[in-house]
Amino acid sequence: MTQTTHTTPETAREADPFPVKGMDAVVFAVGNAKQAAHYYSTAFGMKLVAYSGPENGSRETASYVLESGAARFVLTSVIKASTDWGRFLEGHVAEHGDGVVDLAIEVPDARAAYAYAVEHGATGLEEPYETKDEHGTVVRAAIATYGQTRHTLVERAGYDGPYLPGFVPAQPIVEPPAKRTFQAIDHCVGNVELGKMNEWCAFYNKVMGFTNMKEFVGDDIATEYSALMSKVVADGTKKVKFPINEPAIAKKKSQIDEYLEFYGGPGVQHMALATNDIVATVKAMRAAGVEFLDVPGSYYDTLGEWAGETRVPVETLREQKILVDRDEDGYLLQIFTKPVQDRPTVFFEMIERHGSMGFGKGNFKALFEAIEREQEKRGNL
Ligand code: TYF
Ligand code: FE
Repeated sequence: MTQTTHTTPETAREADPFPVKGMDAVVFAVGNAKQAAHYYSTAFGMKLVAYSGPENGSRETASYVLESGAARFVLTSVIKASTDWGRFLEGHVAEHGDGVVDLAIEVPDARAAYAYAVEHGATGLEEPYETKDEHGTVVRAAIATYGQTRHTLVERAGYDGPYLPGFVPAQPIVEPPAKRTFQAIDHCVGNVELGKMNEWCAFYNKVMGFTNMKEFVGDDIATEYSALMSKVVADGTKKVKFPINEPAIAKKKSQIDEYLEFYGGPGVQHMALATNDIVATVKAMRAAGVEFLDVPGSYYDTLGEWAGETRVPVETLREQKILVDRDEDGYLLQIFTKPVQDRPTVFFEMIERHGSMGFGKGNFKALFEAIEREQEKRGNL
């Protein structure tokens, strides 16, 4: 017999035991999805593309599907709970406030992904199941992660409907901006309890074959000023990146403890949204009323010394309060919103990468001091 170099399913599985295509959607459970859909349309420039609600056969929940480039958000509210899922969503909002219930991941084979995950210790929440309509078939399954958060594994090969069976196309709520506010989901961050960061990273290592990225926040930074520890896990292609934070004992109350207290446990802390023109992004979002963390002017006085030249003049960065970080691979520009609901819980990051695959470690001091000033205003420091 001659040796062939063809990739068989077995060798593909050996090469990457848990292949992923990217983030499928971030699913939020909120108190009022109709108004949240308006906010993400007007303030984040997203486009409503699909809807499911009582008008098309979903009497229990209303869901709005919004897109910006490759990024997809689903905003769901309960109208009148009648199943376990409706009661779960209702309880989620009551306990956590508006928050993320599902970091859905697109996979080439949902059955194989689910089987691998469960074999390697994941808690199965939904066995693989198929739904279909005139646009094709989607296979889904779901596993549990930290807190009450889940990962739905979505196999949508060839499905050409606006989102999933059960959803109808919808017209944008407002005219989307001529230029997209952001293009993709860069990373999704989870906050877990003290001492649990390594366990959750090990969970992603085992269950999804994700590997640890080199950037992490250890004891040094933690006790000095960040009051948190952080590690990042990612799939083999680095399309799906999940930093995990835990609180650290430091001089002041950790922002992670503040989150855990007000969210009522572990959950998704922030989503970073990738843009290729962060200045335009921030200007558009500010004009629409989005609030960003304030960085002192002194941050910019010494910026040139260590950050070097970037695409954007320092004066513009200073004006818009955009942060810069540089490593051996390149640089990144980033900015953080204030929490986007009344609870000091979920917020967003806007990020423009130029080579760097980091997460802004060089900005932790300035960033965490800015967060502490906000914590102090809330009386939570
Ligand atoms: O995702 C990250 O790791 C960066 C840094 O409360 C960060 O965005 C980490 C924790 C935090 C805010 C930002
Ligand atoms: Fe981040």
